[in-house]
Amino acid sequence: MTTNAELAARFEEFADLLEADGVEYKPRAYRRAAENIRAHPAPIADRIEAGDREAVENIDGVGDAISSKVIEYVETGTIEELEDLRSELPIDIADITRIEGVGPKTAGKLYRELGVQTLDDLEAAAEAGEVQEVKGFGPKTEQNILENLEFARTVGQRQLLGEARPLADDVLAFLESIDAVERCEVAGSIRRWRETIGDVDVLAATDAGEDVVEAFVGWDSVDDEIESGPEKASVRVGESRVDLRVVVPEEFGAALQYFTGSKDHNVALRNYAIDREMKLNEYGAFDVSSEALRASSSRTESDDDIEDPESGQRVGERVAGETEDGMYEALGLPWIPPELRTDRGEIAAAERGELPALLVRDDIRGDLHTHTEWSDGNTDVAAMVEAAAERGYDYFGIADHAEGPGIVGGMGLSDAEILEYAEEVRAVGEEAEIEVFAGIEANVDADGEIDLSEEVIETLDVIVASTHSALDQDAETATERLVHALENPAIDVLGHPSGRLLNERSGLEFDATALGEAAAEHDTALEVNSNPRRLDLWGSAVQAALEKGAPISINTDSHRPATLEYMRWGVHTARRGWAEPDDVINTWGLADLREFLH
Ligand code: DGT
Ligand code: CA
Ligand code: CA
Ligand code: ZN
Repeated sequence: MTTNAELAARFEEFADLLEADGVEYKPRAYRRAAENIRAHPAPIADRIEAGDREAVENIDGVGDAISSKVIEYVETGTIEELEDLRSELPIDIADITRIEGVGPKTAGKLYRELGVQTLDDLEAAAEAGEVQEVKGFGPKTEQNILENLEFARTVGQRQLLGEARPLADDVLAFLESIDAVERCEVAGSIRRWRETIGDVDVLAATDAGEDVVEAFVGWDSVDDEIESGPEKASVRVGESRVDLRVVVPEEFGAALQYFTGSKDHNVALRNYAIDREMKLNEYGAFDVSSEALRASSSRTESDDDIEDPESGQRVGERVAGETEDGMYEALGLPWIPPELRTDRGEIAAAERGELPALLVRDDIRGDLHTHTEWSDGNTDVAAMVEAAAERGYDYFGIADHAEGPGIVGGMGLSDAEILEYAEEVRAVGEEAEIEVFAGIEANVDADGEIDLSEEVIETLDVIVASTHSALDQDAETATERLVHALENPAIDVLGHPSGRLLNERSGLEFDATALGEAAAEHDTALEVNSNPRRLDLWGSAVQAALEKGAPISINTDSHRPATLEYMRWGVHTARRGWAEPDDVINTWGLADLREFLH
């Protein structure tokens, strides 16, 4: 079964190879299609196999031409045109373009001139001094390639948000300690809280840019300087690449908006601006209506608010740029939270005044899925409950593993052990300042069933049910399996629905809209598992489920007290899915939550 992720990867490769071949416009269209295919809530191959070709054409950015290639790939496992390109340009394009400064066009040139196909080929050519002989290259480029090769080899994978964000916080704290820095903020995917991060982008507002760049590359934590100039620098810190840009304070808001992305959001926003006779760039928002242009050309002396620093041309009146709020306000829009900037309807919602009032960390009143040493956790019930009380929660659920498919022998509790364990959880609960739920994490078997006795179901307060086995099912089977579990009145929360592990395994593919419908109908919550290796469900799936009215539960799946902090990742992931406080059952008061639970 072809997954959406696999399809997306093929079209990304396609885009790179087309660009390497010198083709214009098409690569961008293919990249956009790839992104929408990856984010699509339902498995596309399923629709094709069901004969529903229209469903493919209805995906944003996928027109006639691309949809016929999608269908060709699903039906035959290849795309003839892509195969032709691959034999014309047999390059490991994803690897080679990971080198800073080497894009698809450069990769194409290196192949045509020097026969470079792999990172190893490129290293050999650079070491032999052949790269600097190629037209358009020089000794400096060659040196740059050699310096960045090793790094390109080690950062094959995108980093987890949970690893990159703490580093970004450290970078911000360092920048804030520099006197010349007036404001600083993270940008890029990390500000959008994407679950994986290519590199960390930070932005500083200052009137002393070169000093700030110098201080940044001299920061204690920096392992290597990748490149630096008067307005920006890139460094390596451990496994991560950090890009700093410095801007003058008057342009900080414009730069922040631009460098936060996503690219798709920015393209859509720029088009929205053009329709309103405005122009946006990283320096500001400009009124380019004919009136403003007339006014600007009648002015004689140069006025810095009417020049585009990119082109030096007069482009009308600069109306915003110092704050990001102001950039959106200049278009008549409210500020759009970075988590929503994916071009999945946020600009239209902003225009209608219907942006969601996203939940925040403080709305969370408890965690419903955690573990203790009764199964595979590392502390006892009392220590977990104490840590939860310290966080100010009103209630807290322990959900240790029941035995069953996918659980290592001895790690899961039998029905008899569950009764004994529930008694201890209740005893700790009696003594605690907060409400403690005795729960269990049951195992959803390959058919969507769980295996718990009636007595156990009646005794427990919360039943989380998760898949730990048969994660290679096709999407149709997996959707049926999960919907079947959602229909089970005993189940309160469907835990980590896909079973994916980021950078490790893709987990189940399913139709998130169908899950959302079943969850809404049967009052079963879909989990956003906050473990940074999981983030399961993710933004686009949460959004699809919420459109059907599904209840959501954000839990940490903690196996030790410290990871109760993972709630941070879950909350921002749910925000990426447009979640408001009421959508999330563990923001509710105790009485409402009790009524929801089985
Ligand atoms: P990443 O690093 O792969 O996780 O993803 P981003 O989104 O952080 O991407 P990055 O680091 O390449 O660039 C940061 C932001 O800068 C990006 O989200 C949007 C903006 N940006 C960069 N290059 C371009 C561009 O060529 N066009 C537009 N419109 N925006 C760009
Ligand atoms: Ca980035
Ligand atoms: Ca970057
Ligand atoms: Zn668990």
